[in-house]
Amino acid sequence: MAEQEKEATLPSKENFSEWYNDMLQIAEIMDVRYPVKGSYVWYPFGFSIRRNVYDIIRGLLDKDHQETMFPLLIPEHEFMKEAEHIKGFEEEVYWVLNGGTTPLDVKLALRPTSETAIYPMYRLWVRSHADLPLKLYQIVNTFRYETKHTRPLIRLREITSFKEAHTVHATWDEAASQVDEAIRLYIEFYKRLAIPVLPSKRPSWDKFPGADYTIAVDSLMPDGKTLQVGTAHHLGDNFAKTFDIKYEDVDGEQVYAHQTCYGVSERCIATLLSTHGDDKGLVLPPEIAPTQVVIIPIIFKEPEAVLNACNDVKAELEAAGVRVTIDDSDKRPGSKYYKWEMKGVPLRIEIGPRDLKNEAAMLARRDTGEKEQVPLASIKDEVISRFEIIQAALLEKATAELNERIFDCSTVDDVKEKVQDGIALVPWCGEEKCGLDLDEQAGAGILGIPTDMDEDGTYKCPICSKETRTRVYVARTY
Ligand code: 5CA
Ligand code: ZN
Repeated sequence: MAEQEKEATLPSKENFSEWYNDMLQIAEIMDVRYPVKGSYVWYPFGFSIRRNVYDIIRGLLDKDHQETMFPLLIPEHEFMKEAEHIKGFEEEVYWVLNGGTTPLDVKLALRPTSETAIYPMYRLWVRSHADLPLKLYQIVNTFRYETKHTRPLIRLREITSFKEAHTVHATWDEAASQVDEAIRLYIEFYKRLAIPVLPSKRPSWDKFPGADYTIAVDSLMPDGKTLQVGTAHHLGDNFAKTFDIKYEDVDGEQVYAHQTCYGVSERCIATLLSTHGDDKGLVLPPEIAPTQVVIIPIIFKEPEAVLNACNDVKAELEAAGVRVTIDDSDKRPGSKYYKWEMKGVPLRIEIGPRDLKNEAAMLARRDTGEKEQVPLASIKDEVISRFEIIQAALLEKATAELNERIFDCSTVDDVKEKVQDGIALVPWCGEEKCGLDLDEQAGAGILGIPTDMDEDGTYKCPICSKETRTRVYVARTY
């Protein structure tokens, strides 16, 4: 092989951690060489995936939320108002202490999340029941001094794509419905990424600091560990009381509001790339792929006719809104396949003189590798219908893999073994002590009680043997 055609190859996805790190570099998602721990740089290609993903979440939220942008700096006296919230974040906050060489009168926190930036303003904005519900969101960077092992897209100290929504409601029940709605929205969002997620109610010791309760969605990573890829929190009137957010109800009474917040980060991209990718690189759902179709001219004779046909197909597909690239570089076809497979392009079209004679083209699917000859006359319809098929196939495959890796367990030993491969579904009596013992003995963590499962059996807590109707997901987590 000529020197300039030597290609970097990925380790097998069986070695997931190595595969993940190399994939980010070779497919040009993130550059990890930035000299601040826990901060990484988006390559333009990675960023264009991010843009397509975040366009989806914007589209879903924009139906009944409004986008906004609050400051990054939070004054200490606001940050320090909510006791539980402070305790939850005190070890994770970066503080700005100086302006140049002048010590600041008021210390400023870099937001680890924005409750304490947003709620002082909500106090001013919420006046009457007519102002409610209020549903705003922002997509910003947030900072958390994480002490666990940092990892690109997964555990960051500078989260670059923190989508946080903050809603205000008249009653506790309305806020509870909003939490359910947020979880439905996240499930829908992840479905668009062809990722199945498991919603569960977090145990009390794992809820968001300052919340009444937390519901989270988790995805399963290829190595059997789960990743929390979204959370929705019922804040009750806890923050309303500390930030004095009141509204005048229909009887003219001043009442504390009830609030929720819910967020996702670029972890959604970590699970997207990890779930669908393979030994050849990325596999992207068509809606996400920056390039949806790559056309490879197979030229050894009649180059002009072949290139004309490629350009015609490109123009026709682009007119239908498809993102198309022609790779007419002078690399060998094999080398071009390699490149575009690494980038996860869902469909490859090959057109050569023989195809032209048949008025046809070769269509190759990235997800299955299947190749098929299709008539040039109907190429647009073939491509569009393939996109739907690929999207459905990716979701189906990921769902089957997830279901295969959820295991019913009744003993601690069983849990210990099964969490090596995936997620254990385990009876739990509801006592905190049993939950913590289970975590410790199984070498894993309780995710929570599934919120989409109707339990009708009775089970036995594997720790205390008490009867229970509740089961929890237990997994090794990122
Ligand atoms: N204010 C609430 C709702 S926005 C909040 O901060 N919730 S959170 O702490 O649970 O964070 C929301 C989501 O961000 C988490 O579910 C998780 O998916 C993601 N996340 C949290 N910490 C990190 C981190 N260090 N790196 C990447 N993603 C993170
Ligand atoms: Zn128990």
